[in-house]
Amino acid sequence: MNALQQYLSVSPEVREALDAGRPVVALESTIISHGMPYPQNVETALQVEKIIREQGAVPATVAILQGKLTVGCTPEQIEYLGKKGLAVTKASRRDLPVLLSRGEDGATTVTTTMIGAALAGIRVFATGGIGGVHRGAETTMDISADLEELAETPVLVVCAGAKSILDLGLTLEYLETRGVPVIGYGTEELPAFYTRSSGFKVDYRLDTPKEIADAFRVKLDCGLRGGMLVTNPIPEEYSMDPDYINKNIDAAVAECERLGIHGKQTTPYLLDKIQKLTGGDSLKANIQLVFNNARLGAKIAAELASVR
Ligand code: PSU
Ligand code: MN
Repeated sequence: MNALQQYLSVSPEVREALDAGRPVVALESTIISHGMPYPQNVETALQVEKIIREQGAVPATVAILQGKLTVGCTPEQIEYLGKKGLAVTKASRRDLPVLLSRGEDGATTVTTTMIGAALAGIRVFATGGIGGVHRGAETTMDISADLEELAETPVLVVCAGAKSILDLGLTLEYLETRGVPVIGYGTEELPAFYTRSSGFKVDYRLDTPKEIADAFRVKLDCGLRGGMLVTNPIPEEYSMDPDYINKNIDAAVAECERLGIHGKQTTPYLLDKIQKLTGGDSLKANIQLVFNNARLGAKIAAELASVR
C-alpha cells in the first residue's frame, strides 16, 4: 500500500462509483481559490460538477482539508475554498509534507490533484490550464511542477492548451523530453487557452473520446509511466481575439516582472491581472473553456470505464 493512502479521504459517492467501475472525473481546487474571483469561482466549480453529472459521470473535486487529501469535496467545502480564496495555501507536491503533518488546508494544483486522483484510482482529470515553462525560464528556472507530475503519474489531464503567460515552445519541448504525449482533440494545433490556435503543433490529433481513451489505455496497460495531456480548443463562439488577449497577457507579464513577483505567486498574479485588464472578458472565456473540458473529460472517462 502506498503510505500516502493514510492521508487520503475519498467521498462515499466517489468510492462507490469507482468500485462499480463507473466513470469519475477529478477536478482541481487551485482554480477555485487562486484562479478565479469569488463568487464566480464557486459558481463555476458547482456548474462544472453538474455538467459532469449530466454526462453520466461522477465529479471528484480534490482539495487538502484539515490535513486530508480529500477526493470528492462537498458543495460546502467548495464554497469554503472559494470564499477563503488566496488565504488557502496553494499546494503543489512540495507542500504536502508540512500541510499533511500540520493538518492544514490546501488548494490542489494540477500536480496534487493528479496525486489524489491516482491514489483514489481516478484516471481522468479536467481543468482549464496547466502550469508549464514560464517565459524567461532560461534565467528564472520557473518550470511548473505540473510537468514533472505529468511525466510520473498515470492520470489523463484535459486542458484548453497553454496560456501564453508560458513559453509554449519550451513547454512542449519539456513534455517531449519527459515522455508526455500531447494530444489535440480535433486539432493539429496546440490551443492557447483563450484562442484556438498558437502556431505550435500538438504531437497527435485524435478526433474522438474513444481514440483518446484507447491510447491512454495502452499507456496504462503497458506501464509506460506518467500521464497524457489532452488539449481541447475553446469553442469558437467563446474564443477571444488573439491580438487583444496577447497584448493584455504581455502587459500582465511585464507588470509581474516590474513588481518582482516570482515563485508560486506568479501564475495567480498573472491570471488575476489578465482578468482585470480585460474587464472580465477573459474570465468569461475561462469559465466556458472549463465547461467544455469537463464535458470532454466525462466522455473520455466513460470510454475508459466501458472496457475494464
Ligand atoms: N493556469 C491556468 N489556470 C490555473 C492554473 C494554471 O490557466 O488555475 C493553476 C493550476 O492549478 C496549475 C497551477 O496547476 O496554476 C500552476 O501553478 P505554477 O505555475 O505555480 O506551477
Ligand atoms: Mn513556478
